[in-house]
Parts: sequence; C-alpha cells; structure tokens
Amino acid sequence: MDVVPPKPGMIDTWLKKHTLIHTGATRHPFILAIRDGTVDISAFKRWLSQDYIFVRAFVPFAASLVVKGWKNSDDSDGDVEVILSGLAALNDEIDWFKKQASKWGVDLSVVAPQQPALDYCRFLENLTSPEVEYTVAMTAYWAIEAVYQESFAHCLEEGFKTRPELQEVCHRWGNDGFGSYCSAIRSIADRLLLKASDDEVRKAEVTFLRVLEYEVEFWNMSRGIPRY
Ligand code: HMH
Repeated sequence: MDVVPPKPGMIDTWLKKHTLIHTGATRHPFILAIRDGTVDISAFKRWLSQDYIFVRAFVPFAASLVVKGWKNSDDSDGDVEVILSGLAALNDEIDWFKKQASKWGVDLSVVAPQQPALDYCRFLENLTSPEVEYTVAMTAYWAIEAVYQESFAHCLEEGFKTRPELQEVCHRWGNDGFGSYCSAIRSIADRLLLKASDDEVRKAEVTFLRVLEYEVEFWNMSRGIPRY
C-alpha cells in the first residue's frame, strides 16, 4: 500500500516562502556570537534585562490566548491545556530571570525599557484585543516561541563554542522538551489555519512576518546596534 505523505501545513509553506527573514531572526549575529563564544557580556546583560521586560508582557498575552482558546476550540482539542502549560512555564521563567539577573549582577528594578522592547510589548498588547482572531494570536504565539527555540538550540548544536556560563541560558529554550512544546503549538496553529478564512490566513501571515521583524530588532538592540 502506498504511504500518503502528510499534507504540508500553512506554516511549512510560509517558512519556505519567507526563508530569508526567518533565517535573519533565528541565525542573528547576536545568536551566532553566543554560539561561537565571542558575545560581548555587556550585550548579553542588555538582552537579559530587556527580555525580562518582554516576558512580563508576554504573560498577559498568553493569558489572553487562554481566553481565546476557551471560546474558540472544543474541549476535545486540548488547546487550553497546552496554553496553560505555557503559562505555568512562564511562571518559572520569571523566577529564572530573577536568579540569572542576580548571578550576572543586573538590577532588574532599575532597567529602563529600550524602544525595540517597548514596541514589541505594545505589539503583544495589541494582540490581546478580543478583535484579534484566535488563529492570528496562536500563530504569533508559535512564531515567538519558535524563534527562541531555534535560535538557542543552534547554540547547543554540533560544533558550538558557547561559553559554559551561557549554556544554561541556551538550554532554557534550546532543550528538547521546549522543542516538542513548539511542535505542539505549531500543530494547533496549522489546524486553525486550515479552517480559517482567506482573510484570516492573510492576517496570520502578516503577523508571523511582524514577529520575525520584532525579533530581529530585539536582537539588534541586544547587540547595541542603533536602529536608524
Ligand atoms: C524577545 N522573543 C523574545 N523573548 C522571549 N523570551 C521569547 C521570544 C520566547 O519566549
């Protein structure tokens, strides 16, 4: 009997269509510098403190996704459980950031958000609006998590020269469990995209691209590259 290959999902199509910007976000010079051990520690600390600000804003976004999932999916889909486990991980992540900050001598209480972090947080806040469709918000959620997963996993892949003291940072997002989590949310997004209207699919694609752009800006900021 012939084995019918699974139909490629929409996300697969987008990843092929937008390879350049996707690679720009997941193989950014900041990440490559972590991987080859040349990263500037002041840049790393800047990333750490700005990402703490991002993660705090990511919590209400993930919470809004619980609401959208609850309203839009069947219990049997299990979406809410998946999102909820993400929220639980964020709870640990906030603690983790505090521990890392004290390890690196960063005082999180005095960190001023930089413009790219503010812009990205504003984007997240806009996505919490009830007007933003569940499909669009879920696509954003997947894209945001997947960029970190792919970026930091790369710092632990064969041939890495990541400094030992940065390996645990890379492990936070580069571990296999988080890889499986990203696959689970990608499957949810693909399932939603399959039954979404053309208009919704277009909006989700634009949102995916915007996430990639914000991620690139965030890495640029971490490196200390001015925007204009
Ligand atoms: C900027 N993107 C940014 N920060 C993060 N912590 C993630 C994605 C993954 O949660």
